[in-house]
Amino acid sequence: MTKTVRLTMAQALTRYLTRQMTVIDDNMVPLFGGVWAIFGHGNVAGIGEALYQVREELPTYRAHNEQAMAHAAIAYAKTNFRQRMMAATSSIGPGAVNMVTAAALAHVNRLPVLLLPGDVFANRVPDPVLQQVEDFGDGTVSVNDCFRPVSRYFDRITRPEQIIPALARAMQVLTDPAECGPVTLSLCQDVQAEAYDYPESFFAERVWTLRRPRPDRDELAVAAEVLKAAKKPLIVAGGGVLYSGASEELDRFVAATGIPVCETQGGKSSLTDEHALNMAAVGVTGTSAANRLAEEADVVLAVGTRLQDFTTGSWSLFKNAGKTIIGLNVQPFDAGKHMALPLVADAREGLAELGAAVAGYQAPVAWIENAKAGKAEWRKAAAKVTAATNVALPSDAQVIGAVQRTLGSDVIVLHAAGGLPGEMHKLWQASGPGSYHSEYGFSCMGYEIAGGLGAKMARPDKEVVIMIGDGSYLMLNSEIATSVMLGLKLTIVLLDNRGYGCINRLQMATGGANFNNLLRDTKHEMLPDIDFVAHAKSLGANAEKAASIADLEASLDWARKSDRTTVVLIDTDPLVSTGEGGHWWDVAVPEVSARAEVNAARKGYEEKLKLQRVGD
Ligand SMILES: Cc1ncc(C[n+]2csc(CCOP(=O)(O)OP(=O)(O)O)c2C)c(N)n1
Ligand SMILES: [Mg+2]
Repeated sequence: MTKTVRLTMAQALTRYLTRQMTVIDDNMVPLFGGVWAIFGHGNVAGIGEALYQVREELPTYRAHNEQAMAHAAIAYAKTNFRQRMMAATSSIGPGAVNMVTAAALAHVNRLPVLLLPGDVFANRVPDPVLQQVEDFGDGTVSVNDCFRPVSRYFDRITRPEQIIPALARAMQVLTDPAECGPVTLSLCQDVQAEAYDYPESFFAERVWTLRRPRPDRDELAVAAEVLKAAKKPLIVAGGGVLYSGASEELDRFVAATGIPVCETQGGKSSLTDEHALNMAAVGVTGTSAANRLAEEADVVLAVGTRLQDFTTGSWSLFKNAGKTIIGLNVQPFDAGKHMALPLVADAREGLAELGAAVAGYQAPVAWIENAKAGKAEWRKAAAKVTAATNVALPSDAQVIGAVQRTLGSDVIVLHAAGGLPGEMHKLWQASGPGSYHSEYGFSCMGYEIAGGLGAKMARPDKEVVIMIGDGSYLMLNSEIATSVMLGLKLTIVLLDNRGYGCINRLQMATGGANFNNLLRDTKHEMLPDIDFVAHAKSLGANAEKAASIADLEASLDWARKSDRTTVVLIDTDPLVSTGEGGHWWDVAVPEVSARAEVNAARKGYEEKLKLQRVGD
């Protein structure tokens, strides 16, 4: 007879999570680093009680905002290169829906997170319960259906035994490199508390290790043939390089072939910035060194990248009409984009086998020398815009220079939205893999501070430096208090340009009037003089405002020595961004307008559209 144990569905779920293990650096560790939770009537009695039972093996962390706690969970997984992850549980209704944005963020970025929102009663007896949306035409709908399009796997648990197949499927998705993304198990409140005789075998320890699919023999042969004939080859390294732990293999591949590399936002730090053949950032926020090569490349080996518009310059950067893209990706959907020759494989294994298949091939010397010269030129340009200065309102680039000079590269630097991602992509000199954490798939304002907290939980030994604008800071900053409570120190560099600087610049570039972005251009009775230092201090952080770049360097030094989360604030110029490098980005300009500036911008836009490749 099957041995069983009588547990509630919630108890079975939490016990199951404690039994999922992984191996990091030869050490067996729990796959789930913990559970973020904000309780309400939809989860406090069920999941809440069950989490209490396992609190020693699976710690529960309390946050201040459900979106933020899911951000922290997602950043934890990203910092762990998807090898470890967290869960997040909310009540029903608003608590649940607060996590939908974070689910979308994880979905876009292909990051694992287990979302456990409470749901309405499966038995429907007390309906409508507090916070329940009533659909007049569909009795099965709840707000949690909003998770469906932004989850890689969604399930609603309406009977306690359903959790058995649902968790099996959840684990497949969370740990599969190709399918990886958010999983939502929507937990009906009454079912969380319902008991069932679960087979003991369900709770057997399970060790999850990274699956590394090898390339198909035929796809490999075709890719090798194409690459061996390349005169101007270029590698685009995406986030998949980092998630596969393929940096060393990439380094070997580059050393053997001499092929220059450029990096997407997700792939930055695949190679160190010091690497002679790392042209660094590519695309809309790319270096001149990378983009020059991208324009000419005849074979583009795209490794572990989604080829989003910031990488491809809205599909106008790779100009060589005869070019071939080889899509080395673990996910066939990505491998075949833009008519690429697919090479479906794990990045590390794929590079190793492709390297062997093209053994003896070397990129032409002139192409390599051209790349190195471009890099040297870019370094000079970057040094100029990041140099120390005593201007009254520094640029983002000058702040980046100060942070880099003071804190060095051996930190985890993290950003997500505003003008900073572009500047950081171009200018930050990344050290080893994972030292640069950019959430630029969803570019979600409000990711930064909560994300930094998740990164610090994953790597408590590292200084986590968050680069954030005033807009993002004001959108979601409450987890500063959580970081103080947990003793997880963050260094937050807050660039106050008094508004949505990058969107104001985009508005101007598309012919728009300065409208509704910078605070001064909004409907207002009086302009707020926001005291960010007082705000940060009220949440328990240390905080200080720097009056100049020199002052900022002193403040950063103080922040480094601080034992708790520290906010360092500086006023910056909202109108300046780095002109060097970069590439056109497709933002649709109105075809007709009463504004002459818009009509002029439209003309320029139509010229650019001609460069956009259609059909390949
Ligand atoms: C949640 C969310 N809402 C809106 C946007 C669109 N958006 C991108 S950047 C930005 C302004 C960010 O302001 P701030 O953080 O101050 O950075 P700055 O542009 O001034 O550098 C906006 C509104 C977004 N990315 N995320
Ligand atoms: Mg701003």
